[in-house]
Amino acid sequence: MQTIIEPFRIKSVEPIYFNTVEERTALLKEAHHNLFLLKAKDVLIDLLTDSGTSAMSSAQWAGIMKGDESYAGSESYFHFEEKIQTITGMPYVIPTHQGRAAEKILFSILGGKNKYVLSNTLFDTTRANIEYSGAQGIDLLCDEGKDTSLVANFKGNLNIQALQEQINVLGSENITMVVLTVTNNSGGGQPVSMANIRAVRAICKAHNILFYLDACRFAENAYFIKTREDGYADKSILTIAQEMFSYADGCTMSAKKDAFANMGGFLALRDEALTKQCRNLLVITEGFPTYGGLAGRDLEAIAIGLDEIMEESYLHYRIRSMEYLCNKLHDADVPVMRPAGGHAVYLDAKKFLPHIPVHEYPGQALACALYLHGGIRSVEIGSFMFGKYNVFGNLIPATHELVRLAIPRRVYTQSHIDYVAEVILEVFQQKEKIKGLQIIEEAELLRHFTAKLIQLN
Ligand code: PLI
Repeated sequence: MQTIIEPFRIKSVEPIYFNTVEERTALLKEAHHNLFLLKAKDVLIDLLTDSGTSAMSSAQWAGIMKGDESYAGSESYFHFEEKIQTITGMPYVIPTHQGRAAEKILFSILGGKNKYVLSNTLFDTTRANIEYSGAQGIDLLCDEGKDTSLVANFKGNLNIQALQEQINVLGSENITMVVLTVTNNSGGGQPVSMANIRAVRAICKAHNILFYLDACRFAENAYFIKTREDGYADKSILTIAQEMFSYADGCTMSAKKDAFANMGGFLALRDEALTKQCRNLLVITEGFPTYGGLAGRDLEAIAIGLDEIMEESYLHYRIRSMEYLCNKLHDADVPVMRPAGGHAVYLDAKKFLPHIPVHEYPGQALACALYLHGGIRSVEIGSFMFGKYNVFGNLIPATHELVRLAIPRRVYTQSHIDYVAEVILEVFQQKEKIKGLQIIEEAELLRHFTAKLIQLN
């Protein structure tokens, strides 16, 4: 088989600054063992997130120059609106400065005390916005998704039986909505099948419950459906995406993922009355309805990016790149989540560092070790990010202790990825030397962004 090459040429480059292990040791200490607190220039390979970190195309940069910056009725808005309407089939489109702003607007209106939002897995900002409104988020991931080493096609699926049971227990009138996150970011970037989307839709319809998609990575999800689900091999990504959205009442989307944009997001809806309420909030928190939280040039870049993301040569290369890194690690016995996700490879820190108990945050300890050893920045998705405390102040751990290596779109080449694999293998060979961490300062919500930690001896 021929090598699958990057389906682009590079026209503009950014330098990477090299530093030493000694320098990184001091930098990590200064950053209180929290990689969010590092300066980006001190990172060699930045796999913290695939959000807002994509390389834009020459067509997108040209769009940036064309952006119409009119306060009201910008041409760029209509381009943006038309593209989203075509993909989602939803008539009402609300631009926001990023995904969480769309979530904030939606849950300010639909959330509130004694309400519930059910999901395959809520992303952390979504959960935070739900909880901030007084409502509660409940994850109902399928059993296959909970086993990090099990190879299955659609590990992002929602557990349909659990959904039915929760509806019976909570009462449909108390359930604000069901949200399917596609792909399931916090659950390993694993896809959701069309059959699962359809089944969720049927249950929601039967119980008169709203059904939304968190659509940040809809194109990667559509590619998985095309390549793994019967009946979709000959369909275009656009057709598959249109079918996915056709079952939903609305969606939130961060355009910083599957739209190749450095900033942006939107809320798309079918309900006119709810749209009016959302736009009222938009005007006081984000901006006028035809720009929301964005400049005209951002709207233009997103509209173009939404087309580019659905190109099959791109998606083929994208998904294959994840498999390449995942397989290299798996072949060397490194515990990785399998199969590879759509935007990231996830290390299973509990298995990687069995000598570190969960209350000493093995995921965060591993992420710090990758930075120290090779200047790679990753992110912990485990008890540091999602852990809570019980009434006695003891940690209630997250389901998994993962380290996510999120790959920015169109940014790194195969040799960068080979280097990442080498660093991980070297760290794996010396894993016993890695020590646990203790949190010494933390915020109430989304603590992982700012918390300070110390290394235990
Ligand atoms: O970062 P925002 O506010 O544009 O989007 C929030 C958001 C919502 N849903 C999902 C599934 C996400 O992955 C997401 C943001 N993800 C980030 C920042 C990430 O690093 O994965």
